[in-house]
Amino acid sequence: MYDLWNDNGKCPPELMQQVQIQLTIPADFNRDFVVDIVDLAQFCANWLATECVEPNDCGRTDLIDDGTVNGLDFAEFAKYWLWP
Ligand SMILES: [Ca+2]
Repeated sequence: MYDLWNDNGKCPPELMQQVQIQLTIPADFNRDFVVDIVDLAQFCANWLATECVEPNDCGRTDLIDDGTVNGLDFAEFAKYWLWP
């Protein structure tokens, strides 16, 4: 068994499958993988905005997707503060 292993390249690692995933953080509005003061500034700039219908309306700050940027969104934003 050893000779079979030794004579056939000693079973080098072989890539069997590869997967790519895109990591997004809901409150990371500028997509720099940190939820910080820059994101808070963007959130504040959209504070009390209404008619946030499309996903990119209101700079994606309508985190709970109810069409307005308000305290409920801030509560959601706070969950991610200083993430990671
Ligand atoms: Ca950010």
